[in-house]
Amino acid sequence: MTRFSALPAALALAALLAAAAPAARCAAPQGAGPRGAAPEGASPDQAASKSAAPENATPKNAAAQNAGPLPAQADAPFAVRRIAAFDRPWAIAFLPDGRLVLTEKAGRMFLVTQAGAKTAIDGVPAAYDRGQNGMLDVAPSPDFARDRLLYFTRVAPEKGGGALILARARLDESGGRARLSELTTLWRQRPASRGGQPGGIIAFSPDGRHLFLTVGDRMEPDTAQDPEAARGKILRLNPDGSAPPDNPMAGQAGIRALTWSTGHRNAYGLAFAPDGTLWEHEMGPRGGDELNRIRPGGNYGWPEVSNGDQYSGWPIPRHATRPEFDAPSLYWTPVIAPAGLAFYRGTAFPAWQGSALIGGLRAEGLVRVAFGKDGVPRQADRWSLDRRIRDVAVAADGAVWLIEDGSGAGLLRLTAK
Ligand SMILES: [Ca+2]
Repeated sequence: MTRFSALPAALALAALLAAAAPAARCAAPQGAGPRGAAPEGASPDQAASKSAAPENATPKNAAAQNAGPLPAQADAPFAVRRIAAFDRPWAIAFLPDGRLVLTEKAGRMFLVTQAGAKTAIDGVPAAYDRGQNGMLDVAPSPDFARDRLLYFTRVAPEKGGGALILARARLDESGGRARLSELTTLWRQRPASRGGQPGGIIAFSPDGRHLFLTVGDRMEPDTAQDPEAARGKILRLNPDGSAPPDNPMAGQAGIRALTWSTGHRNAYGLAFAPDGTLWEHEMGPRGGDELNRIRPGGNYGWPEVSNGDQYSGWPIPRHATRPEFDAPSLYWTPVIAPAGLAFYRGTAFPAWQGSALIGGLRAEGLVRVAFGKDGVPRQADRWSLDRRIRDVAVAADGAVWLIEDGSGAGLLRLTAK
């Protein structure tokens, strides 16, 4: 559905609002398709149970950097090695033993050693592999070494399309084989949709007591502002899928009890910073990719406001016009199509300590965001890899691992030059 479609009054208002925010107009078309059908580009990680969390430290509408026009650097401080190839991989996550778990969108999961040896995991449930839908994210239990549990998301086939499902299963290994057992559905989206933008990114709080999950708008933008709709939200659950009693709308019915924040479009990045702040990135439409500091009960504005426009070019009111919504801390116009978010902790790249690493589908590279002493993020680096990057993870030795997007896509290891 197109907002402002044929309504002259709304049209005039939109034009006025656009004129009031000329700096945020996007310079070049970045993709085709209706609003919601992002040219897409699409990941994982973990906080803060201390109530004096830093999420309230920055004014809601502080002026944010537009990092979109910043060019890629010529020289990268890393060497890139291609370790293995996969068919449309979607997410990677490290296990405590140093191996990776990797998902493929068609509905497969693998264990992968750092030398590139793959073991297919049996017993993976079916995925609705269509458009941006399919097998999505995976995250080991915070206590994986003891419980061997994997949490994962997929859009599962259902009448009317597919529904986002958060599931958990135990990874059993013996005789060189691996399989999932004790498969449990922890949360199921209702209703199903045919459309894309599922979200599906999992992040555990640093204390391991809560699981955060992004839920995309499924190409139904208005649902992101509907408190009853399991769309356009970040959810916070207990690891067994139940509703924590200290959620912002705890005790209320349906999706409200699980809702941590709302007004999101399509989040393919969610991770806790070393200081316990939860950060999310999401794709804008034509312009306006966002990096958001997530606070409980926050409303991030989609689709009422955006720093991008509709794919048709039709303007959407800017964040600055509606201070009641949480504005992004950093945004990109033109877009990078962010996918995957990991905070760097390690010794291999000392200058990156505490930085956010973000894959770029459209940017075809890696973006590093650094945080000032005031906690405000600024893009520090952008390196072109000439490949659509789907997910990012940091190994225990400080090497950075990426997956490319698409068929024959590489699993890449980045080490210091
Ligand atoms: Ca927003």
